[in-house]
Amino acid sequence: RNRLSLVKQRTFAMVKPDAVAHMGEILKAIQDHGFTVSRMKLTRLSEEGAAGFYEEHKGKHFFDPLMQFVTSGPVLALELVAENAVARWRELIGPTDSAKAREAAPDSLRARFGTNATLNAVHGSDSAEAAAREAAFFFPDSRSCRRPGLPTTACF
Ligand code: RTP
Ligand code: MG
Repeated sequence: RNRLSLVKQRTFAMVKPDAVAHMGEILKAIQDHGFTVSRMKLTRLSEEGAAGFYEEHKGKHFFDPLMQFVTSGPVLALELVAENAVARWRELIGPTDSAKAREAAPDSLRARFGTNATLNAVHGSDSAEAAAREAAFFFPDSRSCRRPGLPTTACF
């Protein structure tokens, strides 16, 4: 492996309201797959917060059900650190639609804990840029700091 492949990356993950009851199993999978949890917060999204977080989907046919869903209960927001974290977390969560995930990726988190295309248990950033924006959305007050072997992230 070259030097670049060893560089740690961060991603933003969220356990959605339908899967918060399974947070223990999801944290176990996160740990077993070699991610470090660098920030974590159990919180609730307001209507304004949800609309801001999912701004890119405004106007899409699933936007209103998505707003209803993500404001229906608490969410667990997480910043995860690993080599290639964005792609590896997307791989672990599986396809967007939990029903399809049960066919294509039965061990994925969406297959295990989600229901359908809307109620799909977990979120994962789709790029490093989205990860930075989404982490800043949920963890705006964190001071950044550098730690050996990890990307710039929050100080505890
Ligand atoms: P996410 O952003 O939550 O990780 O999911 P994703 O990239 O796989 O899917 P995206 O296209 O970004 O959609 C965001 C969330 O909207 C809901 N959705 N419902 N009913 C539908 O056809 C539909 N499509 C998307 C899901 O909750 C999805 O995670
Ligand atoms: Mg997305």
